[in-house]
Amino acid sequence: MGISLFNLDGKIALITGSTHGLGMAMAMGLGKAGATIIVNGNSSQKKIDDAVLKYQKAGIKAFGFKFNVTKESEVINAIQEIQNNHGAIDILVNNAGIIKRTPLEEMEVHDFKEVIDVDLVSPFIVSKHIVKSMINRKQGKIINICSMMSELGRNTVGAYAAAKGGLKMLTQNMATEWAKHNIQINGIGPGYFATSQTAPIRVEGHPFNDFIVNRTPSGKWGDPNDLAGAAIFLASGASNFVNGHIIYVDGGILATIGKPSNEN
Ligand code: GCO
Repeated sequence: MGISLFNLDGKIALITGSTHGLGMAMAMGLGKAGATIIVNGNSSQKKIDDAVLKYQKAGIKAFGFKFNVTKESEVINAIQEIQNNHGAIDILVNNAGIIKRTPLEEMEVHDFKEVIDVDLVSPFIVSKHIVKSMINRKQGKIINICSMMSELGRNTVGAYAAAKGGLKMLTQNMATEWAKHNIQINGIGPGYFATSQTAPIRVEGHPFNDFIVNRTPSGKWGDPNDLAGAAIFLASGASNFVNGHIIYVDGGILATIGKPSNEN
């Protein structure tokens, strides 16, 4: 079997929110394993075009599609255009997400709903419209990007934790309903990674930065490239009997109660 177990040659992979950050890191991994990458973003066409160039410079076949994952009509049209131009989507990574850090008692309802909309409802919308062709073809891979907050709470990220906790259970229910069609639906739970999303809390000397380094048995923030392996595994034939499982790539955070700050 060897490396063919992880080979993605000929596969079409859509990664939502893949113009930067963890989405791009995972998509680069899938692309280097052979997949054609469908790059998605919703900010600007220039950002998408710049990202496509980065993939192409890495020797990866990539095409950009600008659509808002929370708008069902945009999702339907984009999926149709992707399928017409490039073929059926074999691998879907629901990565697009936002976070708003506000104490719950101060959070506006519209802000809470926006986080739920992007982080929980949109994976449902995109999966619902892609799974139909996976069911017809009796094959497919869906990877939902969860979080430490799928398992743990933290001050000021209540809406995000509710969404990511829900995404873990949505992953398990997708597996329950769709596994019989030879579709594997799993999740990846990143720990604390060095990205634009965590930049505000990763400043040297910031109490949270010191907390995370101490709370993570590996003693450091993750490098986004460390996520590629889990993505390739869950997108490839190596995981054909893995379903409803969240792989935590977290440097050991969930394995431990932590240690006093003065202990090595
Ligand atoms: C935060 C961080 C986390 C990480 C990640 C952890 O404010 O606590 O942004 O939410 O981004 O989700 O898995």
